[in-house]
Amino acid sequence: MRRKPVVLVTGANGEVGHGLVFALHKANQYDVLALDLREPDPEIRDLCVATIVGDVLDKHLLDRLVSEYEIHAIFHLAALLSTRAEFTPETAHAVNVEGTLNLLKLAVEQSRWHGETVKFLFPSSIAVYGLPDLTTKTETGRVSENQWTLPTTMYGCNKLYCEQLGRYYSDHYRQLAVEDETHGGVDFRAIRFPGLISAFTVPSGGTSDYVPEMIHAAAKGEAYDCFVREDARITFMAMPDAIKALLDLMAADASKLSGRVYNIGAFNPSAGEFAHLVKQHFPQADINFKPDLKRQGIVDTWPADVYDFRARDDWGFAPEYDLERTMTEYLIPNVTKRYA
Ligand code: AKB
Repeated sequence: MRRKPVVLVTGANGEVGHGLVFALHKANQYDVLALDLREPDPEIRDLCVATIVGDVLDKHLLDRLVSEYEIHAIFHLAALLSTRAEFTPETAHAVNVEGTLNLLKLAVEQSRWHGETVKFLFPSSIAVYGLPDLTTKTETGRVSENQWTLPTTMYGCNKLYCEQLGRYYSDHYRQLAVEDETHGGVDFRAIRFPGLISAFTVPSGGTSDYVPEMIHAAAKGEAYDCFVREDARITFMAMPDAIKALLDLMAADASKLSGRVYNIGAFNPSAGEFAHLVKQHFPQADINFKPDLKRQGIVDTWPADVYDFRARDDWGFAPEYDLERTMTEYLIPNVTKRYA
């Protein structure tokens, strides 16, 4: 009995999940199986071969997926983001780490059944970095993948450890087994995403949320109290570039990849610079800076910029949206329409 070949997207109802399901449907290479804690929104539900409401911690549910579907790739997006994770660190560890471990095990089992490698795309984060103080952050400027990986949040620790788990399952799993497993097993590939800005969804639970929150508040005509200082600076990216990066990394020839974890970036305005840009388009925008010193403390440990030449060299990463184009061609027209 042939099972349906699919791509599994966990966290399909989330910010990245929404855009990814649309992009996968448009690419029309795989049927999409969506898994989320909540019933996926109608507009993505209709693009999927099936939508499963469930928890990545539910091993029985995952076993059922193995019996019913032939999974050839997994985009594992389900996670608790950095701010939310600080309020429930043990729950965040369970979801972010044990959930990822469950999906890696599912990938190994699937690979054993259909004999092909299962590509495992994993959204890591700039949260894996931990600059010790603002002076060091300023002096360091850009970081490469092997610098300052000393995260100060549970989310950052989770993401860094899951990178290691993915490398283990891809390159060392069952290394002492007697049988020589010929098929590839798991092909884990991770991107350390910057703050992501979507015109269609408003983030929740992230520490980089101040930029998307600011533009959506301005478009709604609502006052916005920004929880970081005007000089707070980290990397950001328009959601279309994040989705494209996931698909490009998935499509990349494994022989061209120099590693399993990649930085990518697009632009890095300070919060004040972004507010100035928002006011150019929404002159009535009421933006106030009222730093939450604890959340600001997290942002101060994240790098102001990253080196992403490995992603550019290995799999052709090239963001299509700089800050100006993100505002004028992606955000303004879409958020204006959304709140018209
Ligand atoms: C967060 O703020 O937690 C995320 C991230 C930068 O990974 N948006």
